[in-house]
Amino acid sequence: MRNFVSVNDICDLKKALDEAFEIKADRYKYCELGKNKTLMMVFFNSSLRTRLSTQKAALNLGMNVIVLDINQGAWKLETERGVIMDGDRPEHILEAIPVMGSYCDIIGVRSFARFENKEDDYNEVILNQFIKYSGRPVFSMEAATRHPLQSFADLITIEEYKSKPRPKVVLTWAPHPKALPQAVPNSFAEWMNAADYDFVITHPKGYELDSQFVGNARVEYDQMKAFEGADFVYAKNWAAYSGENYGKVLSIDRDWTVSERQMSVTNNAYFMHCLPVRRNMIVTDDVIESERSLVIPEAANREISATVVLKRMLESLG
Ligand code: AN0
Ligand code: CP
Repeated sequence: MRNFVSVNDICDLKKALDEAFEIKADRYKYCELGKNKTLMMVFFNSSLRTRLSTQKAALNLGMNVIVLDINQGAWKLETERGVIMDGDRPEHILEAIPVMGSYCDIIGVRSFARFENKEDDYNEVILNQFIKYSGRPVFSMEAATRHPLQSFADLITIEEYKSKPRPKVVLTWAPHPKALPQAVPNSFAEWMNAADYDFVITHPKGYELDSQFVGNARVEYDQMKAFEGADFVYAKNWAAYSGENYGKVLSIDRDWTVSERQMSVTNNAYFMHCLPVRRNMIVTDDVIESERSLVIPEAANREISATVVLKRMLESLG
């Protein structure tokens, strides 16, 4: 696997899950594989889990790690070609990327949707520049449209906790004061569809996701109806995707906050969220603290998904 930007790079999900459970049983099994190989992690946005779990994964594999926070200590980067650089950005990304590539063997990039230009976001302009100009294999640590390391960890978690072959999984929108990207729900939908679970998406009108990610999922606008009989509830906020409303917050209706009211109609569902989560906006204290909350094991599985991905990338370095 050269690059890892979506579920399509994984091919056979069953095989990837087998590898994940093999690594979970012995996370240092491939500790020689990354000897004298350097991972560079480049962050355009904040992170706690991705930063720590991906670094830990690289250490499991014996790699060296360099972490760069672009906004803390690096030169501010111009990302548009053709701009007269007389403003506050001293360096162009077209030089910065190959320079970064020259110091490492694999590059991870975190670059959220900027909500300035929908086309740029949905064409993954930043991530694709890394793929094109770094000369190195690249993986997404959440880009504009997807967060595949998160979705892979989510899939591992569901496989660990499910009690039937094809559980009912509900992705629910929940309120949040700020505009958040669609990357997590897009990606989660893509992986749930690939896993062929009984998958339902629920959100208020106006929050429709890009149809390429929704795929064959059922969309149910009535949240209570969607939750009926659910085995897993996955909460996430996202800003609007459609038309003129791209990147806008259309609602902060706390009726959509996941509470005992909705959980009581499920099949004693597990609660999931990628974190960071705003309590009592996305989910009540009671639900996130309940025995059915998987948020911590889910975050812990980020180390496993990242180890599988880096292992595969190292294997294809040759
Ligand atoms: C980010 C998002 O919603 O995409 C990262 C989630 C993993 N969340 C926030 O910015 C709060
Ligand atoms: N879930 C996740 O990616 O968390 P961070 O933003 O803290 O990395």
